[in-house]
Amino acid sequence: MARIVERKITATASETDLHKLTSVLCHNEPQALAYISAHEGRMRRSRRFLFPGISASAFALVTGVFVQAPSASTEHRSTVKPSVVHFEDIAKQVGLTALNAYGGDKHKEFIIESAGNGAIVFDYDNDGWPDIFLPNGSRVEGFPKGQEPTGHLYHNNQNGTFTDVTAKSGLARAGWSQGGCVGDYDNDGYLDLLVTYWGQNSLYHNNGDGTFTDVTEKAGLTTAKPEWSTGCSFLDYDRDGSADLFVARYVDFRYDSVPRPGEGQWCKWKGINVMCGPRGLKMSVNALYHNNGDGTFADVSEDSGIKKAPGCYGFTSLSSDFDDDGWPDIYVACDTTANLLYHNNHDGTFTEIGKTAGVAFNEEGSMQAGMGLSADDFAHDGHQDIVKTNFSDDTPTLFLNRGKNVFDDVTRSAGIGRITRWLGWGVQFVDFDNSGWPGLLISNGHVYPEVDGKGLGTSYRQPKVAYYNLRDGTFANITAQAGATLSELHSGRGMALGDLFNNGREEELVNNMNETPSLYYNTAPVGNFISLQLIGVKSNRAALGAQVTLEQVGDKHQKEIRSGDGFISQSDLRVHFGLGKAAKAAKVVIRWPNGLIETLSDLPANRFYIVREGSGVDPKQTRGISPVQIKVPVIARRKPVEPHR
Ligand SMILES: [Ca+2]
Ligand SMILES: [Ca+2]
Ligand SMILES: [Ca+2]
Ligand SMILES: [Ca+2]
Repeated sequence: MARIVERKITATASETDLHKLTSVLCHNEPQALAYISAHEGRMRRSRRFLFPGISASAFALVTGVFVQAPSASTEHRSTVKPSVVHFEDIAKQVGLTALNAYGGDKHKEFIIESAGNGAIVFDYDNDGWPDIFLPNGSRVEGFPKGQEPTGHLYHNNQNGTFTDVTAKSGLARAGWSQGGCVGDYDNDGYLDLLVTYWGQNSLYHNNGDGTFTDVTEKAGLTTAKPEWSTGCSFLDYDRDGSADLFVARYVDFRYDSVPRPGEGQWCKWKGINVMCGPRGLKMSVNALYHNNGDGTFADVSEDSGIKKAPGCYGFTSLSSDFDDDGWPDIYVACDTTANLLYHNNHDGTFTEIGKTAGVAFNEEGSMQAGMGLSADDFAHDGHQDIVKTNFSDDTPTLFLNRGKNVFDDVTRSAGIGRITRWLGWGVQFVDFDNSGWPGLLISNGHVYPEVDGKGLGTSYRQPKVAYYNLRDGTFANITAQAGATLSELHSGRGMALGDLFNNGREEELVNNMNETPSLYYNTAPVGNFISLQLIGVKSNRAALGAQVTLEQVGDKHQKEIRSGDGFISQSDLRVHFGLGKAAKAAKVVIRWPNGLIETLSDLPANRFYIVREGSGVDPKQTRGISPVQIKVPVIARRKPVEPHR
């Protein structure tokens, strides 16, 4: 294993490179970038010099650590053909109609105008039907009093429609909100909501009656100065049964603290004057809050080691027990800085191991501009793999988790490294057809509206990209066959996943910048499935951090319940397994956050189960497929939606 770790280091860059980079990065970014630029060729070459012609799987074999490795070689070419997948955007017909307002649509003067919003799917009223919250933004020039945009809470009507219930919910707050995440921080059985902001975040306590109360100050989450918080994750890092909170932060930004477009070396892009940053701007610092168990949190960013990590322009956070040692770790997608992997030391502290684990940079040792994240066991080897979206002129990144904190960048061999035109944000591992093998859906959009009409081969509004999992470690790009709606142009941002209509299909909700949202619904036939909602008793009530493994005729697929993914978004907390043609789930092994192992057997397919920690499935609450029919009218291809100005 030592040799594998050693290989990971050399595969990304030499130790000397890494040391020099990390030592200068926090203090002098231009110098770090100059270093990369000067040594890029050597850093890229280092991998080939060290291991000429040795594939990842062969290397694992010679070192005696065989991991079934995805391979793109022709002899292993999958015989699996993608199923028919056909998406329609049904957001408007189901009632998701509020406009997003986020910065300028033709020009962006400041970096705050470029990030955009996440999307949140959670069942706030415990009726078994996932509801939706869509954070909203603002404009530099502001809005007349009373006309400020706010986030929107949509109640699921259980009949294929949603009702905007923002006004009575207590969630109508204006300002530059970003994304959010959910967890039940007070273990009262109702999911609470954290909405991140440039300014002060809002922790909303769910009152259980359809209303929320902003308890940020009472809970001790107010910061000394305004911060630009982006992603967040509730996680019980010390396994005391109360969900703690991690917050990713981006740039230390004020309007008067940054240069204007064209005013510096980081304020031009391909010859165009554009908003400045993040390069050249001061980084913000990620934060960790410990849940005191009495409705309050303590800032433990310092004592837990979170602040010791190298600087990062943080976007999405992703909590997962990546090394399967029973304790949740945290990965952060960082923009134009090395991504961070905080490994949980089991004693309330974390050590940042992104570089040795192989997830700080891409395979070539290049720094990327990380935006969105999702995790799933796409290779069915019992570990949570990571997909990350990045800037344009780059690919998304797929990290195969080989266990014990060793990851391989398999982007190219997996077949998702061919498209470099788009700038990625929201991303989810999605099992489009319930085959049991998650594919990928990616939302895109450029940060600079100014790229339009400049002949740069890219555009401000961009299409989605969908990849089908061929079950041999490779993916097929099915975008062109999966419905024309995927090619409609939007400035897509956060993406959340959930079976909104309880019919066994998972929808993808995308918050579009300065437009109404999109809801992608697959109208093609799908296979069987099971859905599990876990209720923690000794563990945190929302069971965040639970690992659920489906074992089916010699095959294993591990999932985790997590708060925060996509791009600064929150997906349905229920665990959804595609079963293909199987009529039952033979064995489901649950590892609860507090360590209890519980095994369920022979669960009939196409049911929604509720599992209480220590007492198995609650048979009284098992439900079948809902009778809701989503009617997708056959209509002429819609014109692209007129952007909101
Ligand atoms: Ca609901
Ligand atoms: Ca609660
Ligand atoms: Ca805790
Ligand atoms: Ca761990």
